[in-house]
Amino acid sequence: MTEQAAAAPQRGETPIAEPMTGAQSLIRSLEAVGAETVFGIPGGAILPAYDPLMDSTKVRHILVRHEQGAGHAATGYAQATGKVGVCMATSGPGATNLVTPIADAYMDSVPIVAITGQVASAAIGTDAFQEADICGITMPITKHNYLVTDPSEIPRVIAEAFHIAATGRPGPVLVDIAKDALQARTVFRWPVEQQLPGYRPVTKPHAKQIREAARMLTSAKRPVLYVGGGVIKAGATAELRILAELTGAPVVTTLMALGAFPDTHDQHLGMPGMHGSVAAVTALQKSDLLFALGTRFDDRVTGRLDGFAPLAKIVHADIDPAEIGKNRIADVPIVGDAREILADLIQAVQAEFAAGTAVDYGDWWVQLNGWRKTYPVGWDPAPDGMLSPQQVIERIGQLVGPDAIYAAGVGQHQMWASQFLTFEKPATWLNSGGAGTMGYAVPAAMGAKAGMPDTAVWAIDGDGCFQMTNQELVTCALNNIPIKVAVINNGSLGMVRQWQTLFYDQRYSNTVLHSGPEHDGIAQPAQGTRIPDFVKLSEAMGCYGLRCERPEDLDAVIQQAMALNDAPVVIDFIVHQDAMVWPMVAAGTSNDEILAARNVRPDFGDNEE
Ligand SMILES: Cc1ncc(C[n+]2csc(CCOP(=O)(O)OP(=O)(O)O)c2C)c(N)n1
Ligand SMILES: [Mg+2]
Repeated sequence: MTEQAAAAPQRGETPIAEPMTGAQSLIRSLEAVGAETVFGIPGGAILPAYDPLMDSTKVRHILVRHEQGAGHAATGYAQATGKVGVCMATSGPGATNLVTPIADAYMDSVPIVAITGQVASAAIGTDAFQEADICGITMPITKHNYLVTDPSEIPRVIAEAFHIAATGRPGPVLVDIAKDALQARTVFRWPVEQQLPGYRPVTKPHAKQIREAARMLTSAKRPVLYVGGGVIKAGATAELRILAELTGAPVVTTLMALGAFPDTHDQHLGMPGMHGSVAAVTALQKSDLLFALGTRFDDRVTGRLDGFAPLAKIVHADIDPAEIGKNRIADVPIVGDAREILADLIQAVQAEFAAGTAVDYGDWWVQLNGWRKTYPVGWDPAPDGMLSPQQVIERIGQLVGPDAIYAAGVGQHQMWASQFLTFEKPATWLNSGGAGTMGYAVPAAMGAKAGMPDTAVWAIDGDGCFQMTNQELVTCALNNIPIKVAVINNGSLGMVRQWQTLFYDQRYSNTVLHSGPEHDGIAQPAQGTRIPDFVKLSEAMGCYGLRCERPEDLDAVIQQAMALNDAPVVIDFIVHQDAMVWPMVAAGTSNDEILAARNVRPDFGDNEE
């Protein structure tokens, strides 16, 4: 994420000062920071910018069908490529349609720049047509935002926006530009002098803290490397592996960190959290040292906070000092870039070893291996002749392989994708972890494929999620972005239904979607029809539409989809509705209450009953 941060004056760069409009200056600035792809929709206030955009040979604009799609596409692009994603919208409703993806990117620390048109500066504050105070609205969900009314500021603001988005803890930045500033004459000057005296993210960790952390790691008896998405964002996965193998410590990767450490590596215990593996969750609970790297002790990981990892000392390393001590007091806080931290830690651990320290995690591994063996993540077979959703997802992973990029929606299918796909490499798993935004998958996959055209990109989507943002398949079809979409069609808002099964006495209020199999005696709206019919819907959007209803057809359908590359492909997998996501830690309870399956509480040898 560094190349675009380098918008500040480069040595040897010839200064440019050219007269042009603010709009032209905006496009030139985007070219100068290296923005290659912009997802957006024009409208009145941003219209001046769209005119010079037409002439740019460096910036490709992809016309989406809804601004939410533009925002998630920018996020998917950023996560897949490691560059800053860019989306553009007009004022008022165009801008407010970006609010959900901006909030989503903020929660998941994804670097995007959102550019919005604003009404003319004289009209700001008058309830002018299509006026919305998007800076005010996005204040709490952006890393920073700008309202630009002076065209001469455009180059500096764009350079700063990209720099802020990409550096330190990444995140979304919004640039709102008044229409008259886009229309006015100005001078485009490049390079620019950035004015960010208060913004100096600390990247170099403190040597004393590193030494202390290394000492604790080598002297712990039951350590766990608790790895979050920050490790992927910092490009620190190679260093993570070196540290893990050097010490032999077990590793867990959070939902945002899948791929940071190979799933197939023997030291990997899986994912912690509400639907994490018994081994990963329990390792944290019984640990004497949590070594937290680029992660934020999210409630979906900790469960009830006062019952989380009660015996553990905490080393917490993060780029954002505000995260340290937020949910759990750290015994050793380390502020810095994960890659620099890990590089220094490797040296410090080597120094410990050279001084004669030896690690002793033997008993710990005996316990960990016991939990792994006794409580593997698995599933119950589907009723006869039906597809189980877990099997569909697992088989896609096996046939498509770990080089592909996978994006998920939000719900049961997302959790099964996290559990049953095999992640071996960073930046191959895109999902909405912090916000849990239904509708994320299709546009995020589109953004990823736009940025990585030679990589296979699969969206694993739910039938509910798919109905929120599937229109971006039109964008994909028209722009030669041939993604694959596996709709895990259980005919319901499955994750909500699962909670109704478990906590609301099986009263299924408003979770049946009528798009899949018959539910609870309620027939399809019309005999033999599906509403909507995802195959027909996909064909209407210029995609291939396939359907799979029987286990014996599974491989052939996936292979057929893999072979079709001249248009997007949607597969409607009709799966049984009663599958549930296990293991599970019920919301608000302690991780000690994890259930490996329904009514199956693992025996850790400490059950009081
Ligand atoms: C925008 C949004 N609205 C509502 C929710 C609450 N919610 C979480 S999961 C879910 C069901 C998702 O259904 P589907 O896409 O079919 O996935 P499934 O759980 O069935 O796999 C809902 C409604 C949400 N996360 N996001
Ligand atoms: Mg569903």
